Amino acid sequence: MLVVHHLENSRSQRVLWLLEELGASYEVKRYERDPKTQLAPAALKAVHPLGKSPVITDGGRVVAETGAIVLYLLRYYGKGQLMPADGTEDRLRFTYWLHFAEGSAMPPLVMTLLFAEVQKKSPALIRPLAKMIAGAVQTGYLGPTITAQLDFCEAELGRSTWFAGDTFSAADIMMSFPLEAAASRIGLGDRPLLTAWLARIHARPAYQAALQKGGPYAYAKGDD
Ligand SMILES: N[C@@H](CCC(=O)N[C@@H](CS)C(=O)NCC(=O)O)C(=O)O
Repeated sequence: MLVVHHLENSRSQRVLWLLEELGASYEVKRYERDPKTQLAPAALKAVHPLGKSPVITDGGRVVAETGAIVLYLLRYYGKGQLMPADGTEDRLRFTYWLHFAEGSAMPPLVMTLLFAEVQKKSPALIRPLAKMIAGAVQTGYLGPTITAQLDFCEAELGRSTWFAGDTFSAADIMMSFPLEAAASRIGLGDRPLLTAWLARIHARPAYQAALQKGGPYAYAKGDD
């Protein structure tokens, strides 16, 4: 039996959504974050040494890392769905966005969150210094990087309805988490195509079904 080890409010929501889109049968094992640290519980380390979510188990196999899980599920459960045909221009875009989501979009968003935490949690005596450093990194690097990425995403959605062409694909599922995180933490600004894309993904029946399966998911509110 395919099992999704799902951490509340996390990237693994995408795996549930993909499985709902594919109509696959699976089991969900839910894990809760430590309310203080927001870290995953130690029980996840029994599944995979890094103890992160998502991770899936399928028979004797353990697969971690969202992009790898998505490709695995498309290969074994996809029957050719949600991925443009090999050798097409759309397939190239699909591969690009699948990797962009975790490789390029998530790092500056996670760093923004971490620098905000550093400011909040640093001792009062050095807080002004921590604020100054965090502010400089945000204005000089993280902010402009996120802005450029959001502008690029907006422009790409001007080329086609979905990220990998005019057909919805698993690349859109991969892009959901960074764009939902950006919408809820920073806002999408005046980017109507991204805002409409977010509303479209949230309206999909499989997205809604996955929310029922996964439990708490703060990012689903997004900007729409
Ligand atoms: N790039 C990895 C990131 C995995 C990751 O950091 N997952 C977060 C959930 S969004 C997690 O497990 N956080 C809890 C922790 O680090 O203890 C992936 O996409 O699978």
